[in-house]
Amino acid sequence: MQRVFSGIQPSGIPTLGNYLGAIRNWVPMQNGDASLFCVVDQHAITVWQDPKELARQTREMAAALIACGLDPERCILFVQSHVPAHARLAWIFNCVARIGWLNRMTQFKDKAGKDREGASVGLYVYPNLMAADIHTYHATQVPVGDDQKQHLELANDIAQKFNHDYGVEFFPTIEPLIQGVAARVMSLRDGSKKMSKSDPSDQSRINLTDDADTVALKIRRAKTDPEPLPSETRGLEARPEARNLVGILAAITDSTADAVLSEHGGKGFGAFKEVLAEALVAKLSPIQAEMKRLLDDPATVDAALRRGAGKAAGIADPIVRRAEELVGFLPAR
Ligand code: AQP
Repeated sequence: MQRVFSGIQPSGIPTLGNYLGAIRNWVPMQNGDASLFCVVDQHAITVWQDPKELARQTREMAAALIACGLDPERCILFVQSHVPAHARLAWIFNCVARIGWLNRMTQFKDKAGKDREGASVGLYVYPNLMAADIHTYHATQVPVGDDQKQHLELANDIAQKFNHDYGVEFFPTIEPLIQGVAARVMSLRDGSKKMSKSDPSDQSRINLTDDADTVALKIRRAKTDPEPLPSETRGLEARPEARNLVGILAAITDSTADAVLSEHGGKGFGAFKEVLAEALVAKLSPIQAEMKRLLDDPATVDAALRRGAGKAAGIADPIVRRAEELVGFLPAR
């Protein structure tokens, strides 16, 4: 049986990048207990999170996922810290992964920036916890945005080394599922940086909760160049901001960059941005209404997450216990 796993950090309001690169691809993958989607709060604290905000954002993220189409009755939706198996396996993986492997991870370099010595150890070993999230369920299909590809390759290296060291075929190979024209949505202020929920500039991203006026303003202010849109995708080379906006419209309207350009090629950005803002508002409004309805009843969201954690632990515990046995840990009971 193929099992799907993916996660998202409650490190802010989910962005259009999270939605197009990940969340909306999860919806058609729901397949009962063979599909697990996780709000990864343990990953979020690898950089500082205000405790009250983290709790609020964790519930808000769960509500956003449900509002985007994840149904807790059709998949397992839960919070990472509610299932201790993730952290147990992560510790084993900390001892399997090599420092040289982690030194190559570009996300650590991006997030730690110049202050590498001041970054948390958690941020450094983040990919080991991510590998554990997936292997805790023997998941093989992992739908993520393009930015996570390197971490999934590392998760496969860790699994292979574990299997080799302990002489078993225990952890399967993971297949990254990186989908669509918007696998990497870029910042609205800088076409060379990905859109991120923790970017200090709110103007760099569309939050799923932005109202119509905010969306229109952010798109109007989005960085572009003075040339009109080209009629073919070839003309987007070396124009990262234009390419990003075209990619977003294509993704949000279930179209392609070619089709968008054959309709809008030759137009200036003023007119194009109006079309884009309108399409975004049409997509986001129903999601926002549903999120509001869910957050007006937090007890129901929390109860769904608790049920999800119970089901997730039912799958995870025997797998992680077996990994612990293979390592040589004495049973606790
Ligand atoms: N800009 C993006 N374009 C496409 N996909 C993206 N994802 C994130 N940003 C983009 C995908 O969203 C999923 C959840 O990501 P995450 O929250 O676990 O961590 P992240 O990749 O670090 O996302 P952010 O928004 O940049 O969060 P912060 O700011 O907290 O670091 C993943 O599948 C990711 O690929």
